Amino acid sequence: MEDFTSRFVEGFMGEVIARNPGESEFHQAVRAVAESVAPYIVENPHLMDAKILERLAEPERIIIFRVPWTDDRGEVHINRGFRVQNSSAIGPYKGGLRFHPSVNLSIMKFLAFEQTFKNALTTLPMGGAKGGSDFNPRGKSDAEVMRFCQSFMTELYRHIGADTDIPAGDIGVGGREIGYLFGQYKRIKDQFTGTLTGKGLNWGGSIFRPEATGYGLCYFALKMLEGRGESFEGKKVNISGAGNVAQYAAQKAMRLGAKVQTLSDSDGFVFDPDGLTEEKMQYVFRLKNIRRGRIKEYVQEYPSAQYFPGERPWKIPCDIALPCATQNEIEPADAENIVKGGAILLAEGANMPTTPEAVKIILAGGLLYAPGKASNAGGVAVSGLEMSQNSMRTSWTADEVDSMLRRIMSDIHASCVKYGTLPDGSIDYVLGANTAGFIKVADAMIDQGLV
Ligand code: NDP
Ligand code: 2IT
Repeated sequence: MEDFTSRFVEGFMGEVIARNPGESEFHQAVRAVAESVAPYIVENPHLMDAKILERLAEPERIIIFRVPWTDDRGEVHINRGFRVQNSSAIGPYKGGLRFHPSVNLSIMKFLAFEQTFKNALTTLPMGGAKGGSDFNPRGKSDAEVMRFCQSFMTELYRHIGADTDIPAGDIGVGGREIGYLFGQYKRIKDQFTGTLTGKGLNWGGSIFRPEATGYGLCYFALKMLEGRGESFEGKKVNISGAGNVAQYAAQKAMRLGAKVQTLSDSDGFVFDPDGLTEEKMQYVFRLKNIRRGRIKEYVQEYPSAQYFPGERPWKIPCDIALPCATQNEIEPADAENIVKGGAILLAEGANMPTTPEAVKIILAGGLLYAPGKASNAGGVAVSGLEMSQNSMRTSWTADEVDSMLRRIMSDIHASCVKYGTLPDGSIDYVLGANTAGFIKVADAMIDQGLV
């Protein structure tokens, strides 16, 4: 980076860090975007004068609230609820809700910041937001989860709406939670609107929303592979996580001809040297989504697989790595293992799963690398399609939604190529995704004046 550009980044980051002390995930996400877009800002001084990047790093609104609830024994618990409304420049705020004990302001702000650029890449008119709570759904009964969701929505409802802010799922928030949240929203507002996405199919949900993030990830990865004359056929794929994104990434990769070798959770990972099959996937869906069990149970059902407690899947050699669990789950030692194992591609299903140092190792190893805001945008894209169907009071078929998802992932790939192709012809997907997302949001902000 040229001298002036790098001074701009360091000056900007100095202020971000001083204004948001201790928020390391937020700093990390902002720095990655700032480093990509600084040359563009320096070439376009009107964006610098209008302090577009500075404004984007200050959420339009942050709501923090108390969430009291009682467990099945009648004991009272207090959790903290969040909604970070980062940007409404190109559409109403849009983004998921995360229920996980690690949730804090830094994590909410990094996710809302990322969502702003991701949503811009989808080609659909959606601003960026994120929310959630430090509530831990693990081990809770359905009745406890329902009471928590009702209490959470009893405050959140005043800040959301079909034209204002449309939440959806993320870690710890799936179809069950969206149902309870929607029920309470409808009860308070007495309105059946498309205010949440990820709804059930028979009450306003879109077909393929559950599949969308994982399928979209594979469609995006396939585009990257095709650029090198490759495909998923016969490739060994390692996936982390065993939740919504991981499950459907595994199913699609397998259907595209890959051998999916691993799944994981925060307790450890399973390695199946024979690869997943349709039948094994049905077992995983039942285990995780109905019984809400742990991934280690897989080896009781399929004894040729091995369970590695307390470890991550990256030490098993693979051709394609798809991290689908959480932020900063690939650290430098994991990245070195991925490179040593001969991988050719890493595409992020999770948000910011690869630490900045690990990204450097992956790129130095010659891998194709896609940041989550490009490769996992299929989920929010189909959320956007759910919003359209709700507004039109219609529902599209599986084929219609799947072909729109494929087209959107292909368009996102084309944006990355347009803004990320380097002089040597290689594609810098981080540069491409950040620049394309930034330009769309920045132009809208300039058009709308200083707000
Ligand atoms: P789920 O709650 O369905 O699954 C999360 C999975 O990740 C679980 O297997 C969980 O294991 C594991 N995990 C969570 N936290 C940790 C941790 N700290 N360390 C290790 N493993 C962990 O969530 P999703 O599949 O929806 O989300 C996964 C990732 O994808 C997140 O980064 C999310 O932001 C991102 N994403 C999700 C989208 C969606 O549509 N759902 C869209 C785009 C991105 P355990 O059970 O042990 O907690
Ligand atoms: O990180 C994400 O893009 C999501 N959790 C999905 C958000 C959405 O509104 O569907």
